[in-house]
Amino acid sequence: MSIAGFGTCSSGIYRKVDEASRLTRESAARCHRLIDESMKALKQTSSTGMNRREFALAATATALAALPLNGLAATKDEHGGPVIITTWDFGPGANDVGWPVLQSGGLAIDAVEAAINHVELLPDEFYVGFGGVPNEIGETTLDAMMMWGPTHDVGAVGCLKRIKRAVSVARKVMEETQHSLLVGDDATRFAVRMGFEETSLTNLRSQKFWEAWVAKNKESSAWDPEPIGEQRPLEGHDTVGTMAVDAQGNIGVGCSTNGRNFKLPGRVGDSPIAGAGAYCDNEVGAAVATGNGDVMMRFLPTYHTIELMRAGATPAEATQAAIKRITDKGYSFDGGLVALARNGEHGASKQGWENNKFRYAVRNASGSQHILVKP
Ligand code: SD4
Repeated sequence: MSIAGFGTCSSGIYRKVDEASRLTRESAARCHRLIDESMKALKQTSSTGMNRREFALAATATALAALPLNGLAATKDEHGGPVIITTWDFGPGANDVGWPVLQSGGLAIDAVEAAINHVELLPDEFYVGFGGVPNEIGETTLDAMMMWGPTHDVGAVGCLKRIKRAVSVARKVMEETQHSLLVGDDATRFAVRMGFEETSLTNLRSQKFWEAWVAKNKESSAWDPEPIGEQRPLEGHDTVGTMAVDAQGNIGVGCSTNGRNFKLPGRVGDSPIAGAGAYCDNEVGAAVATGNGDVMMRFLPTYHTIELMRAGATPAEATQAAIKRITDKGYSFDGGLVALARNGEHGASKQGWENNKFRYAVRNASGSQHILVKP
C-alpha cells in the first residue's frame, strides 16, 4: 500500500471520528476501539506504506464508521450476527472457543481463527492438524485458508510442513504479504520467519497408521484415476470449516485440513483454494466445503454457493444447487457444503457419505445447535 493509500485511509478515519461521535454510546465505543487500533497500526507504518493487516484494520474502521448515522443500531436487524458455524463433530467445541470473541464485540476473523486453532491442536483429531493422516511417504502436511469479508482478502497455505497452526500461517500470508497462497517447504520457511515453531506433525498414532498401511504393501489409491461416476468412498474426512458474522456485520471464513489418506507428496487439495474450500462476500455470506477435494475443487462450489445466494437462493437451496452442478457432470463423490447468509440464515447439503453422519454446529445468541445434514 502506497503513501497515497495511507493518506486516504487516515483522513477517512479522522472524518469518521466526527460521525462516530453522533452514534449511540455503545456503538461509538465500538467504533473508537477499532479506530484506535487502526491508528496504532498506522503510526507504526514505515514511510513506504502499510502492511495488509494495517490496511485491513483501517478498512474495517472506515467501513464501520461509514455506516449511516443510525447504521450501527440498525445493523442488528440487518445482519444476523453475531453467529459462528463450524463443520463436523468438533463443531460445538470449536464454536465454544470462537463464540466469546464474537460476544465481546470481537472481529469475525478472530473468532474463526480461534475456533479453527482449537481443532488444529486437538491431539485426537485425525483429519485436521498434526498427528493426522499421513501422505504416501508417511508425512502429515496441512492445507488451510482464511478470507476476510471487509477487504475480500485471502491468505492460504498448501502442503505446509512441520507447523501446527496452519490457519494462523494462512492469516499471516493474508495480513503480512501481497500474496494469497504459499506452498510446501517455502510456506514452512515463511511460517518460521513469522515466528511459528517448526516441529514434527507425526505422532505415535499417525506413525502406526502409516506403518500398518506400508506393511500391507499397498499403493496409494491416488495412483489409480477414477472414471467419472466411479469415485471410491472417501478415505478420511472431517475438514474444519468455520464461518462467522460479527456484531458489526462483517464476515470471516476459514478452513484447515491434512487432506486425504496417503495422498501423493506435494498434493494440495481444495481447502486452500478460494472459492473451493471456502469463500465469503461481505454483502452475501460465507460457505465452506468438506469432502473429496480433488473432485470438488474442479467446480469452485463455495464461490458458486455464494453467487447463488447473491441471486436470491437460501443457503440450503444454494448448497444443493452447487452440489447438483457436480453430480450433473456425472460425479459420484463424497462431500458436503455448509453456507451462512449475512442475515444469519444457514443451510447445508451433502452428496454420498451414505453411512456418515455429516453435521455442522451453530452458535448464536439463542444458543447452540448441532445439525445433521440429510441427503
Ligand atoms: C481435501 N477436502 O483435502 C479435503 C478433505 C476433506 O472431509 O474435506 N475431507 O480434499
